[in-house]
Amino acid sequence: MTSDKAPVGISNLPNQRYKIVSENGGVFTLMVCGESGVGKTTFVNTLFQTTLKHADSQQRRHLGIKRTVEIDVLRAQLEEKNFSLRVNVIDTPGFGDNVNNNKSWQTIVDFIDDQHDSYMRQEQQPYRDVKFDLRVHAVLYFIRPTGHGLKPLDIETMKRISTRANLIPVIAKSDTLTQKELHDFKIRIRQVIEAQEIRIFTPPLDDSDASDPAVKEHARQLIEAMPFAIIGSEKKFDNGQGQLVAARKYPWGIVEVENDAHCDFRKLRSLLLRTNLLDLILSTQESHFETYRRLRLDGSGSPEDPSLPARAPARKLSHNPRFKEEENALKKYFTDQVKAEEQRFRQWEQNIVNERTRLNGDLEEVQAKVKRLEEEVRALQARKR
Ligand SMILES: Nc1nc2c(ncn2[C@@H]2O[C@H](COP(=O)(O)OP(=O)(O)OP(=O)(O)O)[C@@H](O)[C@H]2O)c(=O)[nH]1
Ligand SMILES: [Mg+2]
Repeated sequence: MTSDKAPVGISNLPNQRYKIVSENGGVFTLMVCGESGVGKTTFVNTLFQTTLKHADSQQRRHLGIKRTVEIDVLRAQLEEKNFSLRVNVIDTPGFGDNVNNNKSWQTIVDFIDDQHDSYMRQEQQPYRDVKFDLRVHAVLYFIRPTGHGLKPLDIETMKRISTRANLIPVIAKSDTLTQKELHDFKIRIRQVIEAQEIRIFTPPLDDSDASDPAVKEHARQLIEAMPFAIIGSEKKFDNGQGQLVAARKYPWGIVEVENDAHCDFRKLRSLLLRTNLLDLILSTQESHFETYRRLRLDGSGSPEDPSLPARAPARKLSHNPRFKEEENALKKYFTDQVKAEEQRFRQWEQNIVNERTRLNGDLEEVQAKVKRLEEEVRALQARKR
């Protein structure tokens, strides 16, 4: 289904999906996270270089490699035929070199929660005009290619992410492992994920769409390949057939990014931007956002429980009629506050004007006095002569 030469192919989404994605404004937000130096930023640049051929990328990303030191939001426009998708990429600084690592997931988890929170608040406004939506639709969790297994930090972080967003674990820098090592590593990771009951995103197999055997087969292949082994590279090399391809170069040859025999990059790209784009967007709204909203309204979020958003609810509002009265009261309170604030501002403005007038008056007085003194001096000097 995904031929090498074809464009990424979001315009090939079945019609209905295309329509829904468009109506939703066609925004997709992807987050990358994991230990420092595992290749997150490189991967983002690789993904964009291969998908944004026809589009004007607004990426303000340098091409040299640098350590990411703060959460970075990259925006780009993905365009194909008559399909257009706005992509936000949340690049996060890697963790792993802090002395105290046990809360290194906090920034990531806070970011995800904050976006849900911001969306919820905007929805609650009288006109429900949502202007700013950075809810994360998919989180790529980069696993260091140790060949051993998952670290406690990986497990802790993935658990927390998985209750808030669609988690997709990936094996970073898979070119550093042999086929056999990679195979065993994948099995081990899958076992840990299962044993720890970490809920990762998997393409649905029983979708209405999956009545198409080809779609079903593709989904099956994607699931089988998880966690995806990926390679990132911002450099291109000759693949021996006169084509320049994104790859990593070794003395014995090159490892190609977009070669299914070398890694799962294309499978992951397909899942993210093509076959499961809509699943990711819809499940974020229907499952993760709704869970967040429910927990906030219950006020049951607790920092102790990793499965719950950390912050207590600021106010209880919903479209539930039970809260209607409270909502109206709050709206009135809010309006009154704004009015009072406006009044206060006017008063303050008036005070400033008064003060300026007073100072101007003072200034004139002082200037007059200076003039008088100058005249006196002149008169005295004249007398002296
Ligand atoms: N072998 C190999 N090296 C890679 C791969 N991807 C990135 N690298 C190299 O790994 C180094 C770190 O890459 P970055 O993309 O900056 O890593 P990062 O995860 O963004 O790092 P922080 O921003 O510090 O968290 C660079 O020297 C990359 O060239 C890969 O797939 N394979
Ligand atoms: Mg980085």
